[in-house]
Amino acid sequence: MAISETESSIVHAPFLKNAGELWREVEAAVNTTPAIDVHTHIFPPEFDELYRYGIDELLTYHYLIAETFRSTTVTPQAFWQMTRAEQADLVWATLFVDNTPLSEATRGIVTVLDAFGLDPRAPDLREARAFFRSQDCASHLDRVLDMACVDDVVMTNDPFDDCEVPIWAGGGVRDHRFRASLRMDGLLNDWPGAVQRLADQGFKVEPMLGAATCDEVRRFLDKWIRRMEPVYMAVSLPDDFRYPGDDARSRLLREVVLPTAEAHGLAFALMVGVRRGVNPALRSAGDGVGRADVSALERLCGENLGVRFLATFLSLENQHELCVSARKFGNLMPFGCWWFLNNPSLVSDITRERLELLGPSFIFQHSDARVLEQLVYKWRHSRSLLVHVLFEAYERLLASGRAVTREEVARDVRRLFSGNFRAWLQKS
Ligand code: FIX
Ligand code: ZN
Repeated sequence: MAISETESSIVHAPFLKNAGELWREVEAAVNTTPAIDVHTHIFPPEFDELYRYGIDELLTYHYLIAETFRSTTVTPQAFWQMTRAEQADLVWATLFVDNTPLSEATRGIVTVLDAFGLDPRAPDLREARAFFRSQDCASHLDRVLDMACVDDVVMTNDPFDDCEVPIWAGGGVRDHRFRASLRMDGLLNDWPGAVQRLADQGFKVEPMLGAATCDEVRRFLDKWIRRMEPVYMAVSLPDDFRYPGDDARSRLLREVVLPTAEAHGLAFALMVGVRRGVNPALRSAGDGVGRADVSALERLCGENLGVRFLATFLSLENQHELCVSARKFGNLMPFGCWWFLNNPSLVSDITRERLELLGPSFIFQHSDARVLEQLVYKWRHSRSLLVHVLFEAYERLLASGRAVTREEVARDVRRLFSGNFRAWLQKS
């Protein structure tokens, strides 16, 4: 049987047998292979105030707000009375001047400042503010994507969001690097509220989920799929998510959302295990985590073999279960180390476990970035962790008697950064 050009270059390429050479190849591949960032909350400049960048936005990131409240006597009430700049000043003084920025989120800011040649030990934000103010919007965006080595980002688009709806009605995205995802938290996690939202958009729905209402919800989804051309549909779910259940969410999933996904050949992403508002005084910084029931996802996968599922769980305790479920269901693709898991020790452990149980058949990471420049640190930090984890894995393989080639390393990294996701979107 003739072997393809690529396969022959892989088979006949020199083997990476010494540790130094292997390390260099892994490092080069991981640091130069572009990624698709499959889940973010960033928007292109044409989304106006939703386009967030610069030092004040970086420092008022909810991760840093949560950490600031641990080291300041300022109350949340007083904090929310402040202007964005005053909030950023407080976060900077509290976490970067009065304390050592040792947490992942604070170290991220240091990585960003250093990447732009700014002083991470500055006593105040004057230098950083002047720098970001002086940036040309379009070239700054190009530069950040280049620094992060990210080709495309997938946004989180809410068809109930008052800022987004008019922008989509006016034409939506012009920058093809920003892909849409149709986020349905409002529809699936707050049906009573969704009834009003749907009616506001002219859909005839009743709180009682009758057949006519299901048809209208379907019509709503079809309209937004045409308008957004999402790469997938998505929802975040609480730790007490159960499936099947006798609630509106289960009915909407079974009778409307999943059939719609299958009909449009769209993947469906589940982000499971968040406890919204465990401390409401912290607002967006007030969400928590809980261990979820992975068997609910298995039932969804088993009942809907025609639908491709993307899944990430927030709780550390669910990671092993997710890997095993993915071994059982070919229509299940684990992705990323979400939110409270996006920390060096956990990203390394989770990635190691996924490689050991799934080989290179998962989506390594997503940034969940909310501010443009976060892409720089979230990808630099994650890439440096992957270099170690992959190097160890290839060294173990070598010790077992099989060396890899440079092309094989490049192929594996491409899969983890974009290939698995692209294939998942195309597979139908
Ligand atoms: O549900 C989500 O997409 C979460 O990522 C967000 O709600 C969360 O606020 C976040 O930004 C996590 O990184
Ligand atoms: Zn998110």
